[in-house]
Amino acid sequence: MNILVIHGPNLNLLGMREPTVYGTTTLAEIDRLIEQKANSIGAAVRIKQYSSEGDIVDEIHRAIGWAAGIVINPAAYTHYSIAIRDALAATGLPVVEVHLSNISARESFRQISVISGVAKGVLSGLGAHGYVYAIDYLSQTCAVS
Ligand code: CA2
Repeated sequence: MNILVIHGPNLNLLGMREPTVYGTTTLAEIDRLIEQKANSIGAAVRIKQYSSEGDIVDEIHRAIGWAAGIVINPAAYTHYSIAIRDALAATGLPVVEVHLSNISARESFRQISVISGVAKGVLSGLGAHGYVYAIDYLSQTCAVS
């Protein structure tokens, strides 16, 4: 089974800035946890981080025919990117939306996700565990691809 994992803008700064909000784990460490989980269940993961919306849309399109599911932390795009929402919906693939912080407990503008409506589910506030649980969920529920 192939799973695409996408990290949105600024997540490359994890562990280096704002540790009180996002913790001290770096993105490289999160990617290692994702790879360890995938290896343990025999899944293949492609993990990408992008700053720009268009790059994320293009990567989602490339998942068609390759991935059985998508794990995405769209970061700030969560709150307004209809383009990413539409691209995810167009794949027809199961999507798990992940957030390190609990967006429902933060500023009002973060409490709106335009992505959640096209996701199977949302893991928010569980830090890096959210990605690991998302991989586990997809591996147990997706058709093989
Ligand atoms: O909690 C999450 O995972 C978020 O998707 C993170 C986004 C934020 O815009 C969403 O509302 C919630 C921000 C990612 C920025 O990450 C940084 C990491 C270190 C320093 C600065 C930003």
